[in-house]
Amino acid sequence: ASCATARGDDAKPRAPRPAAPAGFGQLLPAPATVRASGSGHALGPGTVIRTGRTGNAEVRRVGELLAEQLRGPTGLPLPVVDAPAGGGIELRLDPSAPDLGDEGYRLESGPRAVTLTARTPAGLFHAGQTLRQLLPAAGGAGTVPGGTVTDAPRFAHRGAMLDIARHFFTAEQVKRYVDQLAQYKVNTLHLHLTDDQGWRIAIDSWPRLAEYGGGSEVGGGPGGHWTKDEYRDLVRYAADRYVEVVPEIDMPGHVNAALASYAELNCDGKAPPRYTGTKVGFSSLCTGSERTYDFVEDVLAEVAALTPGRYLHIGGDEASATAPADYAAFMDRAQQAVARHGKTVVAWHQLAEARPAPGAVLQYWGHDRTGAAEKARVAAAAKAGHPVILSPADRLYLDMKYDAATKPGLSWAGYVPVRRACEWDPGAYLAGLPAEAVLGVEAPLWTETVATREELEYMAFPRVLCLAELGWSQEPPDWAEYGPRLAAQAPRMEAQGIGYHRAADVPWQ
Ligand code: TNX
Repeated sequence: ASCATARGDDAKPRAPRPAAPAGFGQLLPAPATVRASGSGHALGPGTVIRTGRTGNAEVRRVGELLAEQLRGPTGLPLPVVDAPAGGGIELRLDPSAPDLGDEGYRLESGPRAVTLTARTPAGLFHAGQTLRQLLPAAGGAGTVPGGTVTDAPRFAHRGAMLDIARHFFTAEQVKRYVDQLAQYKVNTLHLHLTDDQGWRIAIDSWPRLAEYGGGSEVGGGPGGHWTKDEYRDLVRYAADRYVEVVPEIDMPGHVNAALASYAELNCDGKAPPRYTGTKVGFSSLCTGSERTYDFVEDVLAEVAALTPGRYLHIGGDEASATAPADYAAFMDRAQQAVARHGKTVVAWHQLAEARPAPGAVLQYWGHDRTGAAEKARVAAAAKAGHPVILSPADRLYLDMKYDAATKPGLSWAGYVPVRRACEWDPGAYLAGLPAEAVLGVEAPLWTETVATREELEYMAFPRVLCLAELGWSQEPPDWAEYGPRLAAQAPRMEAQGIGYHRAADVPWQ
């Protein structure tokens, strides 16, 4: 596979074009309800951001971040002040606000003020992202239209997965992606930290994993790994934007980097060479060896300690080099280890073929041609109480080519044009899957063919905006309405330097 793929000209950030004042109708994701009324709120040199009604340090921090985000496009100083009343942009944490869940908010805009109200700081953050979209993407202050937005998400889990194992990406690059995602109310970043081609996170008790196993990637490049401090810093950065990081240690397959680092993890006691190709399904931990379970325990203990979030993802996909009975026995013990460290298991949906532990979350990555029996096993597990995250490969895999002309990308699940990524209903997707079992949606970006920030953005944008809409909006997108709304994000992506793909099926202006 070629990874040094040239980008098309359309991926180059353009000069920001003059942005029309965005109305409520252009919000992406679409809010639950909007009532336009009266005249709006004009921002000016004297506008301040007020976080003072609550005296809450976290609200203050949300206000500071919003100020940072608005200063660039508006060119205004936007000081953040504690003084409670007096107009401008007011953030209010209000436990008596209407119950809009953990993430909902209300935004009211009139001549005196724009007021953001929520029961939680996360809700205030999301309100702030809505406010950003109601102002021009660049080039000056602007006026927030008059009216009220009342909003809450359809699904709790709105995720993006990034594979930093096939090609290494730095924590700085991932922060940039977090910023890009959080503005569209994506609240989960799943990091695929280990695979055959590289081990990307430092583990103190097994140092060669990162030191040796991190030193390779697809195509023979140098690879790399994150220190624990870099990882903690990324987790904090994401948390500041209300994005929960879900670390994945893929087991018992996809482990060549670990096997190459420690001979003792191999059944024959011999370490294989590092791997820089793109095959899958050839490596397995030695499931009959107790040393393997020391490794699993030590790694999961250290990763759990790095994780303030609820979940540890243990992979479990494509374990075709592990016999089914060994797979099931291994996954039992890996799941027990996750539970011992106080976390909830997430695994790819192949876990449904073994014995998912109570509460384990399954991530479905099938597609239209996936066999009925496999789908039925996932539906049955959901009925037995396992929440499901939907990542259909022929809808949400950001590494699938848009069409035959896309240079990076794979096509084993078919091409995924933007419209195809957008136009489906997660609530009615998998036969027999109860709507309430759907925890949410997630868009994975595997990186066998994606090596640079430019390629990442080209594959993710604009399709990841479909993920954002599917996850948050109460109604799944109707292309006639959604297509133009997606296209209206172009000036915003351009102002932010996002090298998105000007896909042929989007009605760009
Ligand atoms: C399948 S999806 C995989 C990955 C590949 C991907 C490429 C899944 C759980 N496993 O190992 O990178 O396809 O699209």
